[in-house]
Amino acid sequence: MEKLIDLRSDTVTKPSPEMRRAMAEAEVGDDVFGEDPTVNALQKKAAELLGKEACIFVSSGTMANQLAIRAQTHHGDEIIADKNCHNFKYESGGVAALSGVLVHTIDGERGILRVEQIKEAIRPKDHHFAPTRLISLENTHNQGGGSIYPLEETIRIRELADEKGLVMHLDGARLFNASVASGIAVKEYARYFESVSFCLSKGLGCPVGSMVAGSAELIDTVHRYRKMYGGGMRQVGILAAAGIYALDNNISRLKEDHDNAKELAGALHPIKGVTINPDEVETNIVIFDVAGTGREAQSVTNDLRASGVLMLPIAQTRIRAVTHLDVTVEDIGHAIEAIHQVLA
Ligand code: TLP
Repeated sequence: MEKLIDLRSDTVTKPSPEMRRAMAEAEVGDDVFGEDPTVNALQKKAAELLGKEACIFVSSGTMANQLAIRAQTHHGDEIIADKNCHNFKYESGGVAALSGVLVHTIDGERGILRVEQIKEAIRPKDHHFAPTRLISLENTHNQGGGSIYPLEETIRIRELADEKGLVMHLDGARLFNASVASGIAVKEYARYFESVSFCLSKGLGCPVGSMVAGSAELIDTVHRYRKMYGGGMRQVGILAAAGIYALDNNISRLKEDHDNAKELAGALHPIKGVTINPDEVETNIVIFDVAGTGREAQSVTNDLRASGVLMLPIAQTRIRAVTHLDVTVEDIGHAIEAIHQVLA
């Protein structure tokens, strides 16, 4: 069988030969003692990029979110988040189990919460209620179809948070996608949040790793919880070297992924029974609905798999395709052909 075109996620990328070389040659030390020079260099570089005092390397995006929320809340607090956001819906109930917080979910539009919705969700100071403590936003929003959080809305939410004494966390797993697509620096997005996480192992192409950035004091607290959660790693410079390579080489090329996603969305749009608005595809995630074809997502993705194209069913009739650095423009052409055949 020919090469599988894997559009299930941008997490499936494999390290390139150049990235592997950087990993193999990395200088390492024991990071639990703070002695891994490559980890320290990555943390410094990421903190500078995000305009924060400090940054910490962690094993996954899930761990990054969980640590940031744990470090800034108390058991019994309430946090505000979109109902489809990753840290509420796709992290195994971690915020309840590990941080002991309630999540006040809001129905965002493609994951984007408006300041008025958040204002309404903040609990009054009354002992009947769990105190609202943190607002969590996601940029880009995964289930929102890679939607970019408008900076103006973030600023309005920040003003509200200041007025109410709340902290803000940004799940920026794909923050670099937002930045490349909008032309707004990651630093500018990050400055309105106490904590920001981002993933090296998605569009940036690393095999493992995420970062949490914030004040030195906050990252020190995160460091303690990382140890508690079993996330203290030792000669992990081998992985951090991939991160440094990615930050040096794989950011601006994200535009290719965005162009490929637009190409795919444009080709899906005219197919009878498929619902998608190509104008809403802003970054590397394409979500479309096949309800009008009378078929279920799983059956469509099974047929696509037989044609060598992998996509992810994310609801009864909704399918997600994510572009990334292991998918070429030719691959997108093949994927489009396969979809036409399957849905013809
Ligand atoms: N998302 C994965 C799956 O879990 C669905 C994917 O394929 O998109 N925040 C956001 C916005 C994410 O999309 C993800 C991963 C994470 C956090 C968690 O990252 P990992 O998988 O490294 O724990």
